[in-house]
Amino acid sequence: MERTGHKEFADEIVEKAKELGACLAGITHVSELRQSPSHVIYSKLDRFRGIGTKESKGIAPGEFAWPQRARSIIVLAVPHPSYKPELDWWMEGCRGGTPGNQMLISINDGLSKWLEEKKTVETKKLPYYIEQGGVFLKDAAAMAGLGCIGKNNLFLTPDLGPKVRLRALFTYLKLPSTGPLEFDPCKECDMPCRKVCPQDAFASKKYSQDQMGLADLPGRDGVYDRHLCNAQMESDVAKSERTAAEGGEKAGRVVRYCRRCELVCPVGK
Ligand code: B12
Ligand code: SF4
Ligand code: SF4
Repeated sequence: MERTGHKEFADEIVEKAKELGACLAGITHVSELRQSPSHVIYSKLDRFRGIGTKESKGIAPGEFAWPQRARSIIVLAVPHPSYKPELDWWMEGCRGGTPGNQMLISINDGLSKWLEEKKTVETKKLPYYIEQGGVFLKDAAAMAGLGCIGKNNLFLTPDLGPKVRLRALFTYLKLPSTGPLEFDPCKECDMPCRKVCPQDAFASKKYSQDQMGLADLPGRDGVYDRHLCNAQMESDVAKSERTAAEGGEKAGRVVRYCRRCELVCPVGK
């Protein structure tokens, strides 16, 4: 079912998401997202079992599964400025893993409740992990017109660059798409993001257009090596510290994952 007056309704949804705490929100169609570069390439890649993946009974690595009735996807972003590094720290016992994810989950909850109760639109809140039914959030955000994929392989917005984190929900009602956006700050940039990596994860071409059958590859031109990046994440876990219990907080491990290719980007500084 498509609702009349839907352009105004889409604008109202974006405004509501911002009122709930998102810095940006946008909408794209699920049928188009199924054809996005990450969703197309995923089954052609080796079966990656690193940080950011989760064992799941239902969905095997290389596959994804969404409800058949899902028609549109609403993507939310919250800022992760360099002066608030703790938003991105993975902490034992924290809902969603990080304080930033916790904020995103609560905005997603609020938006879903408002859509269902006030607007009678059925929704499905999406998990972070692909193996649990999630989507590739950077593709969804680029297609919804919130920004573009940069040469650091991260999603960049005009105002905040890559310093945002993302979350999404499906609607079973088809809504108009808010994207894409003409924006490419990488064209004129000398790519500090690719020089700063401690693992040299952008040093050589890993994927080609011929081999993968598409032009939009990891790192845009196929140079991003997720195994090298994951090795850095593993070493960040090994370096992580246990914090002492303070006030009402429980003691737990805090992991500060590498963000060098993100923080060096001049966009949004
Ligand atoms: C698994 C995972 C990881 C793994 C594997 C990463 C990988 N890219 O393979 C590891 C642990 C290594 C990792 C590292 C990081 N991650 Co991570 N990760 C994820 C997760 C769960 C899935 C990503 C994934 O598997 N992508 C699939 C692979 C196939 O695609 P890809 O390498 O990203 O390349 C695609 C894009 O570049 C795209 N593309 C290229 N050009 C174009 C053009 C257009 C128009 C479009 C639409 C797409 C497109 O196509 C490529 C495929 O061909 C997402 C959350 C989610 N559900 O999306 C977070 C996520 C991508 N990670 C995130 C972050 C921040 C990081 C780190 C900085 C670590 C940190 N401190 O959190 C690093 C950055 C690494 C980098 N430079 O990309 C954020 C990104 C935010 C942003 N602004 O972009 C996400 C979205 C989580 C979140 N909470 O918001 N991650
Ligand atoms: S540092 Fe430059 S090339 Fe890298 S993502 Fe940012 S704008 Fe693009
Ligand atoms: S997150 Fe760190 S290790 Fe991964 S690509 Fe960026 S700079 Fe390299």
